[in-house]
Amino acid sequence: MTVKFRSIRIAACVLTTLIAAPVLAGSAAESISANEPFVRMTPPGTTNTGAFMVLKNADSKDHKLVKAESTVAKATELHTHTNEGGVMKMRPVKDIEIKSKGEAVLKPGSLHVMLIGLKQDIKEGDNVAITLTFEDGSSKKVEAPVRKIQTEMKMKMEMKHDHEGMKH
Ligand SMILES: [Cu+2]
Repeated sequence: MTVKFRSIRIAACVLTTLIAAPVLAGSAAESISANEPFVRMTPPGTTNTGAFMVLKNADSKDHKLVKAESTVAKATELHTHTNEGGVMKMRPVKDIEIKSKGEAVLKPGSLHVMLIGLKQDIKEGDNVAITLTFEDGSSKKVEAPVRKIQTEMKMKMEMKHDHEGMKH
């Protein structure tokens, strides 16, 4: 009797492990990768900035980014940009959906993580730690280097000019 009872308990234990493992493997944080993260460098005295990245979802189901947190800012919100009668406006969004096998692109002028009330100056070369939380409660930490965006935009414009010049 005792032996039989014990084997049933072991069988139940194995079964639980088999059921539990795929659930863990399928957590949103494990399925989603944060690629090319960066934080926009701000001029001294600026209290807000944005964090950008490409979130890729390798899972067979959709996931949602529901929260972002960073110790460098007093508050962190998920934002998007909307064009209202030719005026670009930022507004908070409840979540950012990352479709199955798809991606959500967080970039300047579009979706972004808004860092509000910076507690310190953000300068090039710094790394800003951002914790992303998904709809199932799983979370992951991202190290986002600080980058100058204006310089890059200027460089792209100069390259474009060069290219146009070659056509003449
Ligand atoms: Cu914003």
